[in-house]
Amino acid sequence: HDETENDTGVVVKEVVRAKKPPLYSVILLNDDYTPMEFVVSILERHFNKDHAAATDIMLKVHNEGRAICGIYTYEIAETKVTLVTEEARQSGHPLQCVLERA
Ligand code: NFA
Repeated sequence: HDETENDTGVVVKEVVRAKKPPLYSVILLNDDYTPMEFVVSILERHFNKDHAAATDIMLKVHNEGRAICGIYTYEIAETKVTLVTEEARQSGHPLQCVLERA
């Protein structure tokens, strides 16, 4: 909230709202080669999931082709895509991780 006095001497109260930043979903895509346990480990370490939640998301990707792993502001989402993709390539897996406007 903010209180300002305008040039007629009237005190004006206005509500100042923080603008919500745009949000982005980080999505994992299925492939035929990445091991299930590698995907579970990625979800535990990069997306703060416990083992049961990570397993559920991995199986959703496996069965439906894709699943949302988390929703973040742009910089955080883009960093997760970069780190997950780099780790997959380092490990020799084709796992794909992409961004979508939420
Ligand atoms: N489809 C992969 C397999 O059968 C597992 C997988 C799940 C890959 C989620 C990528 C994402 N080994």
